[in-house]
Amino acid sequence: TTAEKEARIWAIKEKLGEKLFIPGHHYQRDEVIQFADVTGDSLQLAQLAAENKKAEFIVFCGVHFMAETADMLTEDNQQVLLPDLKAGCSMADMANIDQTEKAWSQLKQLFGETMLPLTYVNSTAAIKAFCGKYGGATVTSSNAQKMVQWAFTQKERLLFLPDQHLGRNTAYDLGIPLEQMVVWDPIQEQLVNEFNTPLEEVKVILWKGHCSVHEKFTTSHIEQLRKNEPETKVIVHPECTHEVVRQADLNGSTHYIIETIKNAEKGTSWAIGTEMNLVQRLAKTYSDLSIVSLNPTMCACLTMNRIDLDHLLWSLEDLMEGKLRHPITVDKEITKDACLALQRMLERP
Ligand code: CIZ
Ligand code: SF4
Repeated sequence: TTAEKEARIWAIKEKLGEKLFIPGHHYQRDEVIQFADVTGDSLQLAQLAAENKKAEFIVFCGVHFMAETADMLTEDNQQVLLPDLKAGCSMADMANIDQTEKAWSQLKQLFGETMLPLTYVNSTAAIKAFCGKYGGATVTSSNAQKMVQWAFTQKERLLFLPDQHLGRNTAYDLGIPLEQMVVWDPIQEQLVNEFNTPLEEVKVILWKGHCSVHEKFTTSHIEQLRKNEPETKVIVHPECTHEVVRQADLNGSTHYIIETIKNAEKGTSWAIGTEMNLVQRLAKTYSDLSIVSLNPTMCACLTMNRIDLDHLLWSLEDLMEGKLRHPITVDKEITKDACLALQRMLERP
């Protein structure tokens, strides 16, 4: 039964004590998040993993790229485990390293040495290493503005991987007009220059990737809401499309959304455009507010949801028997370069 499984997990946690560290991402299921030693967004979890020197085993309740980052930022004697290897991220999968190397060399023919690569942390370790190698950095949704500003102190223009929406929304907020942004399509292997902008005026090259969860929030959801419930405030994550972000009342990172709801005035109504588990948890925690998902059909991240009570239990029981269920160990060379990109971000909190 569920109660038995939960009891077994509590017992293992008790037995392993500080040797075991369980970080839990905000998009994880309730049944898993109850066991997390810390919860956070991807940036907070990366920082917490880097600070923790005591844990021998880090059982990461999140998705693959987050576990990779935790592995890269921790010591060699600390082992990161991912309870289900299928817990990936469809956005991270939209930029593989071969496509990126190829794009870089083609873009260089157009833009020469004027580009700096930046990658959203929602990307593979190899992409982070690519950015590190070429002087670039990682960004998260909570520091994207700061990192893009920094990037422009380094080079004239930037290649932003792999989320076109976060890249576009961030650059736009910094005053860069849409006309100065182009899109690199890795499938067609070509530049999409919607506004026929002369190349010398291009400031941002956006990789054509997106989050399949956040793209499900649309302007018609907002229009519907404005008509039926004009009092309701709309808050969305910047992984949503530019049109949705523009029409929303507020937009910001996972951390920003949580803080805004936490500080919201009693009795106010909110429609949130982000992952379902987080929205439902906020609705439950802040019951003096009215909180709904901006998309009434609810948008779950299926790969986040792969980590469930059973997978967490299996991972921990195997660990007790000395078996490692899905160790995440990033190649040394990749780690070295990727850490350059991560450090450039972590130095600018
Ligand atoms: O969509 C994601 O994966 C997000 C927002 C991660 C994070 O915590 O920044
Ligand atoms: Fe990836 Fe989107 Fe899921 Fe985040 S919510 S892990 S970006 S697929």
